Amino acid sequence: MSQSKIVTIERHIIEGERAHPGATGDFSGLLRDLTLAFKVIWREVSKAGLVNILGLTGKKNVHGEEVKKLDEFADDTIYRAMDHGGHLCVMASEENEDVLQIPDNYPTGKYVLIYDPLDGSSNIDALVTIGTIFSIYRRVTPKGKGMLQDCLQPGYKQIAAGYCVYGSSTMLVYTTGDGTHGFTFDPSIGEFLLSHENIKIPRRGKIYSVNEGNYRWWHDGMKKYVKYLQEEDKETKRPYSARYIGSMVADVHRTLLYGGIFMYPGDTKNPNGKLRLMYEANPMSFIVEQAGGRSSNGHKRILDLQPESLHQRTPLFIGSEEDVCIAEEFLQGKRESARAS
Ligand code: P6P
Repeated sequence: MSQSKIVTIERHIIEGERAHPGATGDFSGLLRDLTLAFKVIWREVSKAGLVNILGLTGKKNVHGEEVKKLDEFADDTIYRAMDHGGHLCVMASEENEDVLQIPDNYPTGKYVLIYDPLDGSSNIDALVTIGTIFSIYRRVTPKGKGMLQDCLQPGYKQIAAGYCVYGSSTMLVYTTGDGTHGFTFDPSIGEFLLSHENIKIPRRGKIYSVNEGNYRWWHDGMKKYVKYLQEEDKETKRPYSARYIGSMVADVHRTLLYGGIFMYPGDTKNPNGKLRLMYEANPMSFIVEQAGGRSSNGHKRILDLQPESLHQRTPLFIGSEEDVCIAEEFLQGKRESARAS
């Protein structure tokens, strides 16, 4: 009996490159270096409980949030895995206020890496699923060291995006604009193996995901939308189930595979919500759109937003096409209550 094809992420990247004449192989080298960083982070995350790496560093990141040791380790691991390959002209990390330059003794390249080294890290001590999120852009400055303007590009300019989710098993999900694909990590051989080729999110789901603890600050449209989801209607599989892990990578991964909607709305307390455009919303939106889903700030497509600053936040409604469209109708005041659909 012939063995089923074993497709590592390296093979998938190379075969993808062959499909794009003129591809230089530079890109596959970049993704290979990034995959190594995920394996190193996986090793620490999977034994964090055993090694004295849990707990706080006593430092705070640019958002005034306590930085946990694993956060710092992941941030440093990615930077050091990516600083010498000659693929990048500049990097930006959610944990660092300014852009991160390539060291003088290393060559610069034509790509830009923007990453959240360990999203959901406030859950680390509770062993809740966490993840690394990344975006890759082409530089816009001509040569040499990259600059802030190389990073402040709208999401539709991404040439790749992905996340590595460290959960009951570890999976790398990424897109280069040719569909969204998942690779499950096999620790026995140290490889990410293709397990979910060309993921397609259901057109409509029956799960909604939001922190309802913020209900009192929600705008009316948001309150009406969630009330709509909680009403009974067999045809539209309502009431939906509520699932909220509090770790975006885990909540979005579930939404990608099962369908439904993940939301972090703006409200009267935080008009732009909590999630960052460059580090969380843009990469996840590229991934979900490539799987046939939709992502907006409630009024505008996330990938069309022109960033003004590196750490700006955005409201986020992401998931199944039909679910996000219905949410937008409520948020834009075009819908007051349940209708047939
Ligand atoms: P809240 C984790 O800290 C994070 O940035 C995302 O991963 C997650 O979706 C969100 O914050 C959770 O925020 O306010 O619901 O605890």
